[in-house]
Amino acid sequence: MAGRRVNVNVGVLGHIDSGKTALARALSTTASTAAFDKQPQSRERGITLDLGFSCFSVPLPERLRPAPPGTEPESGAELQITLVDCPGHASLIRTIIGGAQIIDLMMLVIDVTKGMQTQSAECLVIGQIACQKLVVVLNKTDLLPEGKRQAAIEKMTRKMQKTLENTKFRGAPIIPVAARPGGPEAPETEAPQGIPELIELLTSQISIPARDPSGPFLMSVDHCFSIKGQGTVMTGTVLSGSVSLGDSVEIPALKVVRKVKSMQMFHTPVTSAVQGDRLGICVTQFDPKLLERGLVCAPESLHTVHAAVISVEKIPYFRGPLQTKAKFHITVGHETVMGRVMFFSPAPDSFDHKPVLDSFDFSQEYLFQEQYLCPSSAPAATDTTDSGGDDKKAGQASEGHCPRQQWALVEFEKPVTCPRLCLVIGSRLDADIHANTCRLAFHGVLLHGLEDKNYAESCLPKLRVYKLKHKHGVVERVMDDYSVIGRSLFKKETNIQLFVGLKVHLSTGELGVIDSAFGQSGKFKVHIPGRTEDPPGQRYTWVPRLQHQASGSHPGPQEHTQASVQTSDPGPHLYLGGPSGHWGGVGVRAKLLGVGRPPPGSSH
Ligand SMILES: Nc1nc2c(ncn2[C@@H]2O[C@H](COP(=O)(O)OP(=O)(O)OP(=O)(O)O)[C@@H](O)[C@H]2O)c(=O)[nH]1
Ligand SMILES: [Mg+2]
Repeated sequence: MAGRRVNVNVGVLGHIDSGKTALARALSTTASTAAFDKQPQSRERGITLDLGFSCFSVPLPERLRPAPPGTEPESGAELQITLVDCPGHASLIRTIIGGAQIIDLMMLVIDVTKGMQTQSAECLVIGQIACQKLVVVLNKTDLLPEGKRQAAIEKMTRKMQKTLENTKFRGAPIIPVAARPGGPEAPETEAPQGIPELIELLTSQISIPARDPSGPFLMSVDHCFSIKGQGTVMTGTVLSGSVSLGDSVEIPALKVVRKVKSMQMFHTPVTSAVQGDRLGICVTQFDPKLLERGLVCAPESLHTVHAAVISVEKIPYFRGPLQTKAKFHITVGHETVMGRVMFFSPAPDSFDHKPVLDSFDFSQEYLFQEQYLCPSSAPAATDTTDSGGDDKKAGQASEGHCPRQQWALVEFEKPVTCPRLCLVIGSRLDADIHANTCRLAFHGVLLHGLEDKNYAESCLPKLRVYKLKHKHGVVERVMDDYSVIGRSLFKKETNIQLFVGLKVHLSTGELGVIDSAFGQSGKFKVHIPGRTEDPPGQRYTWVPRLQHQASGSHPGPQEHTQASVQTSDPGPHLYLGGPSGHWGGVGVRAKLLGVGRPPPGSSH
């Protein structure tokens, strides 16, 4: 195994001008074609415009060598650290998200004289979603006055520690450097400071994620160019599976399949590559102008989707609610398109169910939500934005109780090609980039892609999202020990037969079942089976005097109805719904929401 080379990908992220490219340059010994802002446009504007790749190697640390008992220590093995230098400019956040998804560790570069800036914060958010490990690099320490340098570094270190406190990177190492002391005008001879220490730190922090050669080959391509007499080279990072010389690969965006003619890793020819490798693939008869970046995969291994069911988690730094029907920039894997969302949650009795992040259960029923539920939006059970009387938009979290998992149906403005279970990030990239706010709104996993263009007809009926409507009625009189007559829940013309069998909740705490229509005026009979267990004396305390009138309209065609009947002292009412307050019940299963389409009566 002598000479084995293990590759890890380390991202260099941070606010514009914090010195990411300077740091990548100071660390690297080998550069790929587009590293260090080599492109003319990048030079002209003085900023990084695209991902830059470069690398350096260190001896593979002992702790990363597999050492089964009795084996010889591995000699000559190398740890190759590929640096993914990301842009910092706010407008290039899509590129940054793409970069963050191919790395194993993130270096967050902070200008020590400025501290956390807007895009440092966004990078930290992205890192929390896409990366497992973080190292904070305080750059430009040469700009600190010499006498106060150490104190200033310590102060900034403490500040950063505090910033990290509330993130998953709590306690991550923080290290000072000067990647390019003296700045752009300084002579090339001016040596960077703190680089050996940083290399040592990175080496100690890196762990090699399990690389899995099985599964379909997928590579994220960041550059594509032609080499005269050879063919077209696509460079990128292998995201999954493996590839060998002679394999057929597909460029799914163009539906083109080509054979791999040759491959290189940082100028070294190779015959195969696996997940995590940085790779150049050469194919023939392919115009490089057709693909700037994108995906290359095993033929037919990706799917192109028009809509998707995703799991959703709000990014806490995003200000404002996540509204159903709102449009977001949706990054799906490595593509960003506009998409419209509809949020939904489990039924209330399933709020505490463990999140499932690798599949979506179409056999369950879900609850439509006007907006993503978070503790601050939770008391929406009292929301009365719905039209008419006592009907309420129900189904939201009550008393700040939020479900452990929420979902969204996302409808894309144009189809996206992506792997299964890929990362999804929703953002508001149209927000003012100078506004100093987090543009990243939510993230999640694509659980189910809808590939059929006519998914609204062919797939959505399978998605059982209900909208709850809350109805109040009144108990008019008691028939006998086990039944009452209610009214003001339905209109005269309502077919009460549809509601027979539905549970109703009395505000006394009792449960009843709608038994039948009573007369012709929309009244109904409720059977209350548990009444014999009432303590004596309480039996008739709920005998009704009318309290208030409800608008007893027929449930909308796509609404799940919950109703209550108001009676007198002590203010009891009946809820129409499933047993014990859960809606997975009997009788009127309100009809399916027109998912993906404005639900009836919803305001936006
Ligand atoms: N004094 C000083 N200047 C530095 C240092 N590192 C970088 N610079 C200067 O800071 C400016 C920005 O450096 P870059 O490396 O291009 O910054 P960047 O973070 O890659 O910028 P973007 O990729 O455009 O976001 C350049 O003028 C560098 O010469 C440093 O350690 N000390
Ligand atoms: Mg740069």
